[in-house]
Amino acid sequence: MKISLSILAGALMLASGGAFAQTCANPIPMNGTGTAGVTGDTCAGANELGTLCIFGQSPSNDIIYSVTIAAPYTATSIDLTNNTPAWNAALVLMQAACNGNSTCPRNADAGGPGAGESLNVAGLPDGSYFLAVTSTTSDTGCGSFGVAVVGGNLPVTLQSFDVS
Ligand SMILES: [Ca+2]
Repeated sequence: MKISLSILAGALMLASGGAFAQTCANPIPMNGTGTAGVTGDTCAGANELGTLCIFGQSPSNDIIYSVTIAAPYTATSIDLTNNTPAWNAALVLMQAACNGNSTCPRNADAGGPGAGESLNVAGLPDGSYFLAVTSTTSDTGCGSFGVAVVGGNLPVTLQSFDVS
């Protein structure tokens, strides 16, 4: 069964072009130091997760990053710069698994349309997390952004993913 699923996943990636690794199965590792940031655009993504944090409706597209927390680390936040004036962005940190039934120890959705967001990552327990760049709850908007690790470093750790 597991082999069949792997073949199916490969076929789906080929069918979709597989050019962008921004999904639960192939998240972008978020690690490193200081202002080393990455950019993205949820308008070019897919609605990976229709539900977030068990109860949150998420009809908007999601760009997925993996975050590995291991002591010691010094990062205090992951900040989003919003480049789309009409977009109400949100950051959601899922624990352990990339799916809608995962609990979310942190999220950031304080700003309105066009505003940036700052996700507090200080004091998290060691473990594997997934960061979704998405829209505010029940919103279908999308936009372009930059995200950067602020205040220090996140651990640079290789990891493997179980997508079964
Ligand atoms: Ca979504």
